[in-house]
Amino acid sequence: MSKINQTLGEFIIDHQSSFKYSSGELSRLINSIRLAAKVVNYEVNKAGLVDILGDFGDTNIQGEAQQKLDVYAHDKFVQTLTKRNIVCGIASEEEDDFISINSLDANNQNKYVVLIDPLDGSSNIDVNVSVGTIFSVYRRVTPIGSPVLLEDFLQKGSQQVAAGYVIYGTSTMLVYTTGYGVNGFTLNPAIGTFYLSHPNMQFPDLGNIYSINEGNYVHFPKGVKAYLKYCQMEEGDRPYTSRYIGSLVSDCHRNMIKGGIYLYPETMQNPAGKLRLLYECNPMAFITEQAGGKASNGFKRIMEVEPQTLHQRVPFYCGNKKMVSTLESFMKENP
Ligand code: P6P
Repeated sequence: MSKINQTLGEFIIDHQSSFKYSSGELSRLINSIRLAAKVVNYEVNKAGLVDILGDFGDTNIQGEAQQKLDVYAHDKFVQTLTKRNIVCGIASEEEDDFISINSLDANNQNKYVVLIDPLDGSSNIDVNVSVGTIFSVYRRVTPIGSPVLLEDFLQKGSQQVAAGYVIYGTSTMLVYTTGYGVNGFTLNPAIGTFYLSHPNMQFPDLGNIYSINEGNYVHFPKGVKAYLKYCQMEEGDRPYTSRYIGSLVSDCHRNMIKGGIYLYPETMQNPAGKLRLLYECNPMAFITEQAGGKASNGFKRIMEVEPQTLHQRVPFYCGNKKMVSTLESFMKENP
C-alpha cells in the first residue's frame, strides 16, 4: 500500500518485488533518473539568471562555455545512466543516432535501453514557462552481451517496461509507471528528496479541457476541425475550456489531473505531426493508459504504431478515454 510522504527511494524498494522482470536493475535505473532530475532541476531553476541564458557556444560572464539547457540536460542524463552501468543503449532527441553504452563489452549484461527527450519545451525556458524531461524504457531484443542495435530502440510502445516524466514547474515532480499504475513524486528542494504526493494517478471520468495550438487551424485535418467545433458548441457540458501551455509535459500533466485532451495533429509545417513517437508520444501514452486514459494517432492506439525511424513524428491525441474516442469518431466521419 503506497503511503503519502513516502520517499521515492522507499517506494521503489516497497514495489521492487511487484515488477515481474525486476532484478533490481530497473530500480537502479529509476534511481539514476531521480539523481539526474535533481541536477537538471537545479540548472533549470537557475536559468533565469543572466549568466545561463543564451545559446550553445556562447560564453557566460565567467567566460565559461555556454551550454543550452537541453544539451546540458542530455549530458546529465547520459552521464548518470552510463556511470551507473545500468543500460546498454540510449537514444535522445539531442543525438541523431543512438548511443551504445559499453555494449561492445561482452561482459555488459545490461538488458535495458532508454529513450529520452532531455528537456521538452526548452524554448519556454527563456519565458519562465514549465518544461519537462520524458523517458521511455525497454528491454533490449538483441542478445545480452552483443552490440546494441537500432532494433532494440524501434520497438512498439506496447513493449515499454517503464516510462515517466519530470516536470520542472512551480514544483518539480517525477511521475512514472512500470505498468502497475502511475505515481507522482514532488521534490522537496530544501533536502533534495522526492516524496510521494500523487499516489495512483487517474484521469477523472469526464474532462472539459482541450489543449491545441489553434494557430494551425487552417492546416488541421477535417476531423480535427469538426472536433474543435464540437468542443466549442454550447450543448450539455460544452463549450469546453481551451488551455494550451505549449509544453507537452505540462499540458498532459494538467489534463491527467483535471481531465482533458491534448491534440497535436499534422500541420503544413509538420505534415507527419510534430511530436516524436519514441521519446515523447509512447512514454506519455504508457502513462496515460496506466492512468485510465487513451492515446491515439487519430485512428489507432499510438502504442501499436510500428516505429520505422528513431526520430519519427506522428500525430498525437492523448487524454480522457471518452474525449479521445470522440475525437477518433470525428476523424473517421470526416476523412
Ligand atoms: P507548438 C515543445 O516544442 C513541443 O515539442 C511540445 O512540448 C509542445 O506541446 C509542442 O512542441 C508545442 O508546439 O507548435 O504549438 O509551439
